[in-house]
Amino acid sequence: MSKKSMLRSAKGRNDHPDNGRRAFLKNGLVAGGAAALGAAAAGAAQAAGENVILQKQDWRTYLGDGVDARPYGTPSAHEAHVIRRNVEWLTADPVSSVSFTPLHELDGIITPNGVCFERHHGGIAEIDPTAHRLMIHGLVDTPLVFTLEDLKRFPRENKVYFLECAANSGMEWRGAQLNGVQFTHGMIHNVMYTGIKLRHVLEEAGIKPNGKWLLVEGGDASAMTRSIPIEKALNDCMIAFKMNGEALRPEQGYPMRLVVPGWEGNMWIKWLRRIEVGDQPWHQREETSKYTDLMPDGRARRFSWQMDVKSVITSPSPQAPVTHGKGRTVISGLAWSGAGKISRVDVSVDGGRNWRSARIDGPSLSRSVHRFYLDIDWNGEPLYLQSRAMDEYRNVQPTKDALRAVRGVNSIYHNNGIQTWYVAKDGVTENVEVS
Ligand SMILES: Nc1nc2c(c(=O)[nH]1)N[C@H]1C(S)=C(S)[C@@H](COP(=O)(O)O)O[C@H]1N2
Ligand SMILES: [Mo]
Repeated sequence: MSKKSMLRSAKGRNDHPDNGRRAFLKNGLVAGGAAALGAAAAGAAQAAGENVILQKQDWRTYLGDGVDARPYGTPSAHEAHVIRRNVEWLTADPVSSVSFTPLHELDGIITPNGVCFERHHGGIAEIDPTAHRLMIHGLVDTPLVFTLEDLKRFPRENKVYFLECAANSGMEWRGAQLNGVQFTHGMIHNVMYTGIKLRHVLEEAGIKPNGKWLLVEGGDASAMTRSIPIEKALNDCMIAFKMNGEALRPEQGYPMRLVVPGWEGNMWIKWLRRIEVGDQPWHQREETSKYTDLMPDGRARRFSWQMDVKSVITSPSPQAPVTHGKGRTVISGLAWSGAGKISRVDVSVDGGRNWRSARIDGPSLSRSVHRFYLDIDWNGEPLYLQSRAMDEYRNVQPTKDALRAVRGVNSIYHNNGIQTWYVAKDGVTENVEVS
């Protein structure tokens, strides 16, 4: 999809296949919800002359599918637009590319498995778990090879963490670019992992005193490798084999992936097959030519592992415009920090002049996304929506100007600048920059 057609499809929302669904919801609310919605919205719906509540819909006239028709359930056909999407012109080939999470359609904090963004460097490895092994070698007392069954005998834990690609929002460094939160911020997902502490495996092999770094390698065609300092590996890294209760999806590294809480997605090696213990980092491609940050003076910042405090409004946003007119309006978004929990999110409706604290709802977990809401009474005038997150260590999300003042304009990775959405009088929403 070209940038132009993306702009068009974002603006052409009225032609969207789910328009009928929205009309149904709006009209369905007339009888019961008129008072709550306010005179303007209820008046509009009544003027349309709808009486959906009095109609006998087709699906009320025959029996539905039985319990044996859908052994693995999928979303309603009316939700068919809630999918991962990619941006064709971004990369040369989809096997080394990225698909984006449809953040504008999701709520709460958990990303459903089927729409978690994907980033592959050599396509999806389709692994037979019985033919997969994890090897640990190098500066260890006993080199070991594990099956998946072996790993499942170590004590398990369940943790909810976000995974954000360091390149998330990378296209927005120099100014507003992509017209949709799915594309500007969708290189993130947040799931509950079940797995074991990496520490168990390291202790089983026995790290030699000079073992200070790990090289972790994937079993896909790209054999992705990164260096991880031993302190992080022993502290909170996991080898996960389940996400949101079921086996990891092939896209996410089935049958096992490394979980590196709070740190950039590139280090979360999928299809994990090899761990080598060494005394210094390896300086692989993914930590030298890639995933380092070119600074204004031409030097590169390397090993910028931790993801910074960040937030974004997911609705309204260009792919989720306001369709109900003025009155009661829910502003909602996500906030996260690689350092810990989010302590506060402020929202501005006037491009950062005035701020109000949003309400965080749902679990507040360290290095997991937090869901926030600000409920406003929209007067129908244009809005410049922004959100600004603060974490428990008082790190505050910067404006894009503040970020560029320190990092310059050569960077791609680690853009945590404040995002602005412009909501026009008709509710159509666009990506703009106010810094
Ligand atoms: N083996 C392997 N691991 C990998 C990758 C890969 O291409 N191969 N991509 C990395 C990058 S850059 C990111 S951002 C995350 C993406 O994880 P996801 O596909 O679950 O979103 O996986 C990382 N782990
Ligand atoms: Mo990434």
